[in-house]
Parts: sequence; structure tokens; C-alpha cells
Amino acid sequence: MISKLSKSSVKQAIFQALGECRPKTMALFEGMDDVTFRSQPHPDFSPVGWHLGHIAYTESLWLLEHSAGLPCLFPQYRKLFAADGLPKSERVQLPNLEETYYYLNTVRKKVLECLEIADIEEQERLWRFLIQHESQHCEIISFVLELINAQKSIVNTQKWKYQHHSIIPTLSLAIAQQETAHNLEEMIQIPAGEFEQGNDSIDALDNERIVCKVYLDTYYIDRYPVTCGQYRSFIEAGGYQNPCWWSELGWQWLQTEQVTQPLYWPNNCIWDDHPVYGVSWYEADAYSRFVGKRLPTEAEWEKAASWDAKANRRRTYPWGDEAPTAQSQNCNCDRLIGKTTPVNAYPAGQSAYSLYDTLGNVWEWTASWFGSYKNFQSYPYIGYSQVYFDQKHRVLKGGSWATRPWALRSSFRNWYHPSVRQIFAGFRCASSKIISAD
Ligand code: AVJ
Ligand code: FE
Repeated sequence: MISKLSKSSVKQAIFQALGECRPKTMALFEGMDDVTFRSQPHPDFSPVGWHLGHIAYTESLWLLEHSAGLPCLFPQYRKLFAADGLPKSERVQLPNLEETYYYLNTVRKKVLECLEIADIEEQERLWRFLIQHESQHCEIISFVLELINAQKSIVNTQKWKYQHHSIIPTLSLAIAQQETAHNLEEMIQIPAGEFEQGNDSIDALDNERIVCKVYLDTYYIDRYPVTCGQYRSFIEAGGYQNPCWWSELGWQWLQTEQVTQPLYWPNNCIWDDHPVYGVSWYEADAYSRFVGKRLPTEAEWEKAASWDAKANRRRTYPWGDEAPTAQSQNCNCDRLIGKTTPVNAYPAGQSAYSLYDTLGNVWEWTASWFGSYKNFQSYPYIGYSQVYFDQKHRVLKGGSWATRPWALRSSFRNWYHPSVRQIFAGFRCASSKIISAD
């Protein structure tokens, strides 16, 4: 393990993370028109402009007001940008992009002054929380933009393109795929035994703590996330018309929603080896039943992604303990590519149990309700995790192509209501018994 960093290098690391995260946030807004900034493509999600202001508000609340004891810099924004200030439908009367940038930059300038003098030993967890808070709102901004783009392209008036497609050659991905033949149906046997679930590092969020030994019986889990090609066979077999694959609540949901395919569904088979995404938990659950499998529990997912049985230790990332970078070629995250990649594109990203794509590409629904681990303590406020321990939210693991590296690790827990399909979520299947691939 890394020895405890000295005070000044902790500050240096936080200063650097703040400085790396913010330009990525701002890049999402580059050249954005006012209509996009304020529009609300779906009533369950706030406009992207609101998320930008809320990032500034949250930083100001925790670092300037709570930690440094400073007065609120922009009291006029308190009600608008507080998480519990206004209903989502009233979050459309926003300052414009320029005014919001002024807010963001003014707060950040003060925040950096505070970092200079902060008691970082006491506050490190909070600073790391805020970097992850911004990262998570970036992902929400990403899918709200995706929804706007989808709606725009329906009426064919798309003018503004926010995708920053990467210069990383897709050629190296193609080469990686040719190295070995991939059976995308393959399941991996995970032998019975204990593993360690959770995270107790300084950047752990309240819901990840504490690390706990968990025993699991032998199970089987898909080596790859379910692909568009595989999912098409469910659609073509009439999966959306046949209640036998659906849970009772899932079938009810389907009757109300009347959908017949995932939300982000490509009309082209060149995407067949990409993961399916834009599915609700109900669709993931139905597909799993269709192929004679089930969704993995969160513990099953986490063991397969992070446990190194040989070394008898937990890895932070599937491949080890080094965070992914633009060069590391071990997962598709951070919008570096700007879209999904084939599920077998990152051999260097395999877990100890040889699963592909557990981090990045698409979030993966699990069978588990979002709940607390042993000795849970709310941090920094009960509205962050605790109010969602309500048996109404399912856990998602692994992060997507849009997830910032600060919110990407095998222990990270995301949660949404099972009906949500706007997020970048797909899934992989599991089984307690071996499934013969006939
Ligand atoms: C973990 C993505 C469900 O959006 O409510 C942001 C993240 N919490 N600000 C959410 C979050 C507070 C959270 N999710
Ligand atoms: Fe927030």
C-alpha cells in the first residue's frame, strides 16, 4: 500500500484533480446555445445549465460556507441550485451560460485560496467527495445532452454537435480484437469463497464503506456485457410482446411505456458487438430470463470484477491499482472516445477472473437493491445516499464511456429506479448453474 502522503502532496493532488476535472466539465458546454442550456428533454432530469450551477453551489456550500466559515457568495442562487431547493420542473429559469461561468469561476477562485490554508488532514475526504460530485453531474449532463440530440435528430434540425470524438485511433482497438477469437456468450465460473466488498480509501463515498468479507457460493457470470447483436435476438423473438420473460412489475411498466427497443438503439448491425444500453432494469431482467440466466447481485458483480483470488486481495480496478488514463487502453471512459466500443476491445482491462469491460463502456444493472453496508455512516449529508436506501433503487456498477476517472472503480455504487433508461446503462447476466452453450 502507498504510504501516507505528506500534507503538501495531498494538497497538490487535490489541486491537480480540481484543475483536471473542471476543463472537462466546461468542454461539455463549449459553443452551446441558450436553448440547449435551458432545455429539459425529460421531466425527471434538470437542464444541463442547472447541473452546471449546482456544481458551483455545492462546492461553495461545503468548502466556502461549511469548511471555511465564509458567507454565501451568491445568495440569490441558493434556492435555485440547492439539491432540495426547487422541483425539477421549475429549474428552467436559469442564468445564462456566461453568468453561470462567472458563478463557477468566482467560487473556484475562492476555493483555491481556501485550499492553500485548509487543514487538509481533516478535510481531505470532503474535497475528494466534491471532485466526484462534479464528475457525477458531468455524466448526467452527458446523458441529458444525448437525449436532446436524440430528440433533435428526430425532427432533423441538429445544428450543434457536442461530441468530441477522440483522436485515439480506433485502429488499435481493431487490432486488439483480432488477437483472439471471442465467444461473446462465454461465462466464467467464479469458485465459492470469500472476497472483500467495499472501499475504505480516502476517496470512498459513504455508501462504499466499510470493506467487508463476503462469502459467495460458486456462480457463473458473463465474460462480456450483453451486446446489441445478442439483444436483437430478444427483440426479434418478440421479447417485448411476450409477458413470460417479464417480472410482474416489468410487464406493467412495459404496458405503460409501450417501448419496443432500447432508448439508444442503433439501426445498424455494425454496432452488433457493442454493449446494449439505454435499457431499464426491467428490460435487463427480462432479457436475462429469455436466455435462461439472471442478473448478478452486486456482490457477484464486484467479486468477479475486483477480487484477485491468487493474491487474496481486492483490486481497485479490474486490472490492478492504477487509475485509467488516456494512454492506458484498459477501458472506455471519460468521454475519450465519445461513444461505446466493442465489448472485447480492451484485453488490458480484464479482471483477475478475466471479465471484459467491467469498468467503462456502459453501467451494468445488478439484481441488488441499493442499501447500506455494515456500520454505515452518512457523509456528507443524508440526502447523498441514505434517503435512497428505500428498496426502490437498484444498484448499477462499473461506469460508462462518459464516466470521469474520479468516479470509476469497482467498488463505486450508482443507483436508479428500475424504470430509468436515460442513463448509459446496460448489463451482463449471471447464473447459479452452468449454462450449456448449444
Ligand atoms: C448517484 C447519480 C444517483 O444523481 O442523484 C449528485 C449523484 N448525488 N449529487 C444523483 C448525485 C448528489 C446521484 N446518483
Ligand atoms: Fe448534486
